Amino acid sequence: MDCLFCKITAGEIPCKKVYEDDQVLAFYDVDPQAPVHFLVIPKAHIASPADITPENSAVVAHIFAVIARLARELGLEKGYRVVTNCGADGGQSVPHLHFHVLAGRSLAWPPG
Ligand code: DGP
Repeated sequence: MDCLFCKITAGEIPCKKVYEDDQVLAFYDVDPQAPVHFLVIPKAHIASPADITPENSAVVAHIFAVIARLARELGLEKGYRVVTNCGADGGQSVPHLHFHVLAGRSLAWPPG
């Protein structure tokens, strides 16, 4: 499959890894939007949030548990934001499910 994040998962494209286990990979975003900005992705290909189903959704709960653990380990006690973009209007540019974790500055709400 010609998927950028599948290639990162496979080690074919390098990344600055934050965390990895058998189900997920976390790595720093190449275009950071905050002092701390990493992505957490399922290793199994899911194209977007619109493709989450009862059969594949367990990994999403795992991702949020991983994010909570990484936030503790990285000292993000002042808070952080988790964002997943879906489709063209949602601003999704890479068609492999990913959760942005942004921290290290006060984040505006609502987003533009
Ligand atoms: P989104 O626009 O929500 O689909 O976010 C995709 C993010 O992926 C974007 O913030 C930039 C990041 N990104 C794209 N290509 C690469 C890459 O090759 N390596 C890394 N580390 N991040 C990438």
